[in-house]
Amino acid sequence: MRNDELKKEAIYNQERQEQYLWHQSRVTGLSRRRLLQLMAAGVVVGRQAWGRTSVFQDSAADLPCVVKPTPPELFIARGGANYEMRFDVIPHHQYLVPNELFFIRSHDCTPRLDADSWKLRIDGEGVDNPIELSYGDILGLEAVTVRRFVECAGNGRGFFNIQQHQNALGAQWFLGAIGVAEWTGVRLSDVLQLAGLKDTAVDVMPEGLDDLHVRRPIPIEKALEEDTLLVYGMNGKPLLEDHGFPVRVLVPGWVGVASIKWVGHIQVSQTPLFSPFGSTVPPFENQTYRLFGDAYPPEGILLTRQNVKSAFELPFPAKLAAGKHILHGRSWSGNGRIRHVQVSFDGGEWRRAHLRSENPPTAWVRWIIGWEAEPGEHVLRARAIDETGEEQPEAVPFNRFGYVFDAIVNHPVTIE
Ligand SMILES: Nc1nc2c(c(=O)[nH]1)N[C@H]1C(S)=C(S)[C@@H](COP(=O)(O)O)O[C@H]1N2
Ligand SMILES: [Mo]
Repeated sequence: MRNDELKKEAIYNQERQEQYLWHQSRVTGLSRRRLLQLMAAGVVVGRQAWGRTSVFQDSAADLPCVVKPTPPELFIARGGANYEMRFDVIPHHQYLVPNELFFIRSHDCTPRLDADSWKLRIDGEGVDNPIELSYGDILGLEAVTVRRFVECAGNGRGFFNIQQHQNALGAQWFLGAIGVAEWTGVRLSDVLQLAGLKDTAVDVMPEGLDDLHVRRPIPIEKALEEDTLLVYGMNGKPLLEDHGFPVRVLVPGWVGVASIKWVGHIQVSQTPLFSPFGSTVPPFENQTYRLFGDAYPPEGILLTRQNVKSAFELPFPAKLAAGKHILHGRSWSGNGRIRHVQVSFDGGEWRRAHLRSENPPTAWVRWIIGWEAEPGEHVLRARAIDETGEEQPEAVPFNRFGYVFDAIVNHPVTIE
């Protein structure tokens, strides 16, 4: 399973690289062979610098790929370095996801880094004073703590298949590719100021120290927001290796891939930057984290903010005893706070759920609702509306990579 998934991801990556080569040889007039030589040497071709290319060795699947234990009682393994949190395992009254239970989504294996030798370099034409910071330097800056989610752009992807009979590429997540933690770190803006940020800066691209160098630009406006952080603490402890030790980026409300783990370099530019993990700069056809499909323009749409979703804290599917139940769930939005949540049983009328926790922006809110359960097969549905008025639809237009599944999920429950 894990082997297969890794091989598949390698194939997609290779396909994208082929598309890229084809495009670059068209725009530069260089041969495919010459381009490959240049890329191997890390030479800039056109506007993009190529370091190591994104191809897995098959043997990577045999190595221990993640560090923390991922027992099946806590996680659903989704292939490669991808582990979904089981929503029925998080204690109902606990707001934060414990570090041991936090989902893992990595494009490659977890790198083992040493905080003492770790360095963060901040450079590019968008800063006057390129700098290199140590772990100690970061710890010495003013600390900020926030409760925010990290959610994968593909969270809920499995429901394209289950509810809409459309097969999207990638990990077939239910709704557990999300977690809320209390993150401690420093404002990215403080670090950018230290590097002499120029008024003319437009993009900020953090890059990971994993083999794939996962990287993705964010616009300067998002980089300068109060809660866009470089974090080293997760629920009061140092980050775990799998979640980006020693330092990761936190980009609240945005697709998880923006929250670069194991950050080692931040490039600040005066022109928009390219990344195969999604950017505003062409070529688009070899980028992930874009919406491609019949409902979208040919160049796709770049993903930024997450949408609204709701989940029951039950196994999927669930089995319960007949009688009175208090059902628990959580709802969240990339736009801000949740305004209210409704639940429907077996297609019946929508009833208000009771919000039962804090409700910070771009985190989640816990809710409960009572249910008198009778024996038989049932379908539970929950939907939320956020403070901007965005609500969950009945269906989602298909996109090739299965992102943004925010439709109301039909949760099957058997009552015995
Ligand atoms: N360097 C690096 N950062 C990364 C990734 C990665 O593969 N490499 N995966 C991204 C994706 S797709 C997601 S959803 C989140 C997952 O964060 P988590 O594993 O801490 O839950 O990390 C993001 N940051
Ligand atoms: Mo993701």
